[in-house]
Order: sequence, then structure tokens, then C-alpha cells
Amino acid sequence: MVERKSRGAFVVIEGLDRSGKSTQSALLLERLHSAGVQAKLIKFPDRTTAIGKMIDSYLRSESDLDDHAIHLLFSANRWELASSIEETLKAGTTVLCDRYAFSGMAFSAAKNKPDMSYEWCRAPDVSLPAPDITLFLDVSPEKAKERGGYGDERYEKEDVQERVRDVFERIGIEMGEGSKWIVVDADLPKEEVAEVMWRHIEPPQRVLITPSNGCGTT
Ligand code: 2DT
Ligand code: MG
Repeated sequence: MVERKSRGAFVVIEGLDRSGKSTQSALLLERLHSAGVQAKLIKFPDRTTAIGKMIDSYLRSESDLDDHAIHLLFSANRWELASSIEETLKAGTTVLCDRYAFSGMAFSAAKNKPDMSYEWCRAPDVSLPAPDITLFLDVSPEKAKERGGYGDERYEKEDVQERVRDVFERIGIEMGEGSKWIVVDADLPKEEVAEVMWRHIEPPQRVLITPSNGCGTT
């Protein structure tokens, strides 16, 4: 008899720079493993692929690209990994994903270009594997500053982050905040943030016992 494995959950962690995404993703992965859940952590942009290297060079301001072109490269970077995400989920492994299509929309739409509307920014990512849940780590500009401010990369500037925050807010409203889009107060100490996130994920919560069954629009 063929053993049927249940599908893994697709958990996305989103947020502004300095919101603690990387720290929290690592903590959550550890916790899932301790709970005996098969899980894997990925991150976008994945700077290791050929497309990822172009993105990396753009973010470090070592190269310049048209705003539309870089937007499509970020999306292509997700598409080149989409089937591998799908396979991993099908094999029963939970996928934690540090940034996803929401960052893609938020950072590009925040450029406020008339020919790069919110809808235009969303379009290339439609039909990617759909997250079962997105945890949005909401950090205030004050707290981000307190945490040592931003680095030197292209979007790591106060005014950019502020505009990106507005787009994330719109995404949250459209996603129906509280169901698949969970806003987590990322100003809290990291142990508390981890606790809040875990409460939304831990078995026997919905996310790990009734995994989604297929792709869909993000
Ligand atoms: P990290 O600091 O997490 O490496 O992100 N970005 C990210 C976009 O503009 N579009 C996207 O689709 C994604 C995934 C956010 C690097 C920067 O790239 C931005 C910050
Ligand atoms: Mg960064």
C-alpha cells in the first residue's frame, strides 16, 4: 500500500527591514523541528541563482536596472523556485519563507510610478504557490531606529521603508487581516514575538493540521 503523506504548510514571514524576520524565521524553524515537524527555511530574494545574482548586484547598487525589469526579476526568482516549493510541500515538509510576493508588491508599488500600479505589481506573481498563512512582523520606525538603523542596501532608507509600510498595510486589508494575514507586533522583545508567532502555527492549530491543497493566487 502506498503511504499518503499529508501536505506540508506554507508559512510566509513578511515585514520591513529590521523587523526581525531572519531571527524569527530561524527560531520558528528550530521550534518546528523540536515539535517533530519536518520543516525547511527558504528566503527571497534567493541571491544564489543567476537571476538572484542580478538582484543582489542591483540591491548593492553595483548595477542599475529599470524599475519594471527589477520587479520582474524578483518575481522570476520566485517562479524559478516555485516547483521546488510545491514538491517540498507535497512531500509533507512545511516550508517557512522569509519574504515572498508581498515584499515584491510592497517595495515596487512604493516607488509610486504611475505605470507601476498596485495591480501591475501583483500580476507577475499570480498563480505562484499560495501561502497557508503570512505572519507580518510589524515594526515601528522608532523601534527600527533603536535596533541600529538600516544598512547600506538600496531600499534601506527611512522614507522608502515608510512608503513600503503603507503598501503592506493595504495588502493586509485586502488579504483580510486576522485570517491568512496575521499582523504581529514586532516591537515586542524577540521571545514574545516568537511566542505570538508560535501560537498561530503550533499543532494542533489549523495551519499544521489542515494544510492547503494546491496552488492559488497569492
Ligand atoms: P533582504 O534584505 O530580505 O535580503 O531583501 N525585495 C524583496 C523586493 O523589492 N522585491 C521582492 O520581491 C523581494 C522578495 C526587500 C532585500 C530587499 O529586496 C526587497 C528588501
Ligand atoms: Mg535587508
